[in-house]
Amino acid sequence: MQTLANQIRLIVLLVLAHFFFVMTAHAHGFSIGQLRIEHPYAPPSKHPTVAGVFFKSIDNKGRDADELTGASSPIAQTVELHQMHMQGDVMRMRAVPAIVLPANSSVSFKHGQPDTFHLMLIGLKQPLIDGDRFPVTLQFKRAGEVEVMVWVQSPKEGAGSHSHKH
Ligand SMILES: [Cu+2]
Repeated sequence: MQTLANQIRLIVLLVLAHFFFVMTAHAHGFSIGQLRIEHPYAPPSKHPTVAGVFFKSIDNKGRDADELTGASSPIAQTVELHQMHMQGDVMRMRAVPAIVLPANSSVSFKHGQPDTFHLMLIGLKQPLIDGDRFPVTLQFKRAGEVEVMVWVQSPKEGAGSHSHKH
């Protein structure tokens, strides 16, 4: 027989579980030390073996600068750190050895913008399909290593990437 106390406990647990679900569903982010990695995402693959991984931002709330020095993922042979830059009218990307995260700052890793950073998955072992999730381990000089979950989703803005939702 369920006592009232047990019923209340169950309701509290359900409410907390729901709250946790809502939190994780909407605030998809990861922390390590003073760093906060906001919303790791990747557009569905267009290329069979290469894909970009983006973040809304990486925020460094600390008093010391840090550096993203590398990344790895079980779904790719290698992961490079890339920077977008304009070459005339053409947006290009180049590999960089490390990405500096200044103290008390927010660094953009969004797609489709000049002078922003992203990760490049090279040697993809599987295509990225909308709705998939996969792990990426980030290596930081000061903060150490953290595994984040990347959500595969079509970008909301940008021509040619319009998604039909009913
Ligand atoms: Cu790239």
